[in-house]
Amino acid sequence: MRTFSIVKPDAVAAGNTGAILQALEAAGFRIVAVRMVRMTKAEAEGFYAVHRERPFFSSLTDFMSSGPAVVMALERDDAISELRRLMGATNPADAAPGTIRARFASSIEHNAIHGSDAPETAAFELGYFFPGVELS
Ligand code: 3AN
Repeated sequence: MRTFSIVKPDAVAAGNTGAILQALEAAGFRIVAVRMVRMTKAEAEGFYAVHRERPFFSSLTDFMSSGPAVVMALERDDAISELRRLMGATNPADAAPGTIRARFASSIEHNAIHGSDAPETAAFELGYFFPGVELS
């Protein structure tokens, strides 16, 4: 099974891309597809359309289009839930020790990594950046 992930602009700018990819591979994820992108504001708004009513939508899409990010299709057993576990809580202050957000995130917005939260969002998000790469 596959999921979709992003090394966010804060982590790329901080030089943590390699360490995050290494943590993903060490946890058994295979990188099926990977690409560096510089999202436009409109692309970030389309990607996060489910959050468009949230108060942080404008700030989030500004941040996600502020610099290069690394988009990935990842594969392993229980990929969606295992990636969420490895990422840690959205707010790094609540993230369990050793998780990617505990190690690399600096705030609830600048939180280093994105991972799809359900099969439906994973299918949408994979298709958004990797047309032709399917969920399984
Ligand atoms: P997750 O990334 O853990 O799935 P969501 O889906 O609740 O979290 O939020 C999507 C993204 O929106 C988060 N990764 C984070 O960057 C940002 N975000 C969530 N809550 C806030 C908040 N209260 N203030 C600013 N940004 C937020």
